[in-house]
Amino acid sequence: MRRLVIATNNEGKVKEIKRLLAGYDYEVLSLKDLDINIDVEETGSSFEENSLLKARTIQKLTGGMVVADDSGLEVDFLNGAPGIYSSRFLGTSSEKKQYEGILALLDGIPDEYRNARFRCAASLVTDTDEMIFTGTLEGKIALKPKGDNGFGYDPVFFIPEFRKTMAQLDTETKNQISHRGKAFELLAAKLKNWSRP
Ligand code: ITT
Repeated sequence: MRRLVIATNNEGKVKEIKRLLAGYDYEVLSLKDLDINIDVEETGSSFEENSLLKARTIQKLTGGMVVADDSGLEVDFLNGAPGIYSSRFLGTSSEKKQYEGILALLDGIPDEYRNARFRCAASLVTDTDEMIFTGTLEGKIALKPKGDNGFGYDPVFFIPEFRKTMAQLDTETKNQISHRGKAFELLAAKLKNWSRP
């Protein structure tokens, strides 16, 4: 079985990506599985650039096939913030402080101005190739946090079609609709047709 390394330190992502890539005949390993402890500096100015940066850096170390995910939340009322700075928003890495911060910034703002989206850029880097796949999910910033599943901003990301926040969905359902699910579905289709170099 060929080995595929997920270049992320975010355990929420690892859980979702392992499920998304299950059943494709690859042994999927995270950095933690490999005892690699590196935080790649994200100096790019887009999800795509940062995603490639992470995949390339880890691929140089491990060789073989590496995937990386760069993702984040864009809130229209905040002119697209936190965007690529989602994991460092408000100078904290506390997810609770971050989503409470979003709620505070949108306090009193009516529903029609609460549009937001999650974006994901998933890259696949090998010795010979580089590819990027993207996915988006539109939604609204909820009035208060709900749900315990997922990670990050999931408790305050409301999906009108489901009348639930992302954190109220189980992993399987989240993967079927999420930005990450869409990007990795495209990436997985590529893996499936991959011809051995
Ligand atoms: P790696 O760089 O190690 O992959 P990270 O958490 O720093 O981990 P990013 O730089 O891509 O990853 O930041 C993504 C942030 O965006 C993440 O920390 C969350 O705050 C948010 N985010 C991304 N996808 C999300 C999701 O599905 N649900 C909730 N929040 C999400």
